[in-house]
Amino acid sequence: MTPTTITRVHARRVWDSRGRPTVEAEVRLACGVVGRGIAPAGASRGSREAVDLRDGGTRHGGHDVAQAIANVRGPIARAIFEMDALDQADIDAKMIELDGTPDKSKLGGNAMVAVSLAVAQAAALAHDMPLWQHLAGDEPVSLPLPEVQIFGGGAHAGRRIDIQDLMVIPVGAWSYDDALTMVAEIYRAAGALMQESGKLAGVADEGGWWPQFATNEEALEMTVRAIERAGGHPGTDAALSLDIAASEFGREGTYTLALEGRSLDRDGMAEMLLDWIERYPIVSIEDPFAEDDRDAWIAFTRAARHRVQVVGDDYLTTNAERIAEAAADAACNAVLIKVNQAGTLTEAKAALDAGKAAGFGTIVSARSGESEDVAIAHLAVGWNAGQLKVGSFARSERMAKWNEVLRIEDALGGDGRFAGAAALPPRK
Ligand code: 2PG
Ligand code: MG
Repeated sequence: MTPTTITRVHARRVWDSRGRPTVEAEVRLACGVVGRGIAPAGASRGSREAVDLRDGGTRHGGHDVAQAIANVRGPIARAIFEMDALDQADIDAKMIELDGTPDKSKLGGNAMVAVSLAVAQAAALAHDMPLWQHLAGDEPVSLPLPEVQIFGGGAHAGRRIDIQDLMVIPVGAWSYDDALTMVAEIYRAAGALMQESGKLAGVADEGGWWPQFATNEEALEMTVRAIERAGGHPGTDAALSLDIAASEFGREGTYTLALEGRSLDRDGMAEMLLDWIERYPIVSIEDPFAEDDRDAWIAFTRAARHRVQVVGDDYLTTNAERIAEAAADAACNAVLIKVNQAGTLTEAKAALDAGKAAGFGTIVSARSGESEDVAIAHLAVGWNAGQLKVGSFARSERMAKWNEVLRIEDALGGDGRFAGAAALPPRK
């Protein structure tokens, strides 16, 4: 036995930011430290994500996680007992083998990701290191360019508008701290504008203002006005970023904009987005088409990559193989990295590496259902991802992550390189 030998694996039910049950895992090592990880949960999900195992039935709307917790306490605990927490890849491989399914439906991606995160945290604690440093080893790190939601939409706002995230990227910021300062002003300005126009109606799932709009485009206009009201130049200080989450309203090449009562085919959808890129200072578009609409992705990226970052989320589901395929197709030029889409830290890192190898922009991302777990802040820094997406600038499950990066920036002092706008993929 060494100080980093796993001596106990435990799990309990805790509650996420939507008030739903989720899995918290704890991993104890021989030296006495305890690492902890909490599984997040998405609302708009790609069909190829690791399965979020829920009990079904009527308890907590079918969302309870008793089975996933039993899987951690039983088979997973037995399998990784007395393994070395420094062997993250072996531990993750062990869980994958034990699960034996392509989609992690037997043990549950939520059970596995909680354990995988807890193992990493325990290993970092054993070395008295912050997680980012443990993950980085000797590799360079950077403070991420934040992508911050101003208005929520889609599945995060009762489908009040069709598109899901109206975000800003502070492209003119010179440090991470400066980036958040700009965003704070813009978020507040957006709230003031909503109030003045009689449209203030609280916030959506990730803390963005509730999208009380007559059209999708109105949300873009309002975001531009918020940047101006905050004293910034749209496009120079802060630019727009959209997550269309088009799998939510696109079926077999038809995109139904419920708010506007109209349907678009692939070409119509591309035309609308290209027109927005023309008229608004947009630098990033995520999931512009449904996950099964490959040809539309390829055509759109060919037309738009000179202007914007095209991000695959539901399209790529943090999967290294799918990222390599998309790179070969030139179907996008950036990838969202969500650890629970993959199910283990090792697979998520492989996906990030595949993205980097392809020259893609890489964005570590939270889910719409989050918790006080701040591990992703450390992933973004320690994996040198370049960009971080956490939702909006309100609600503590979001602010905890933004604030954690401030602590890391402070600890790094002059050694902390801010990724800044250079983290966006080259527009070529
Ligand atoms: C997304 C995320 C975060 P969800 O689509 O990028 O905004 O949402 O966690 O619901 O998939
Ligand atoms: Mg998305």
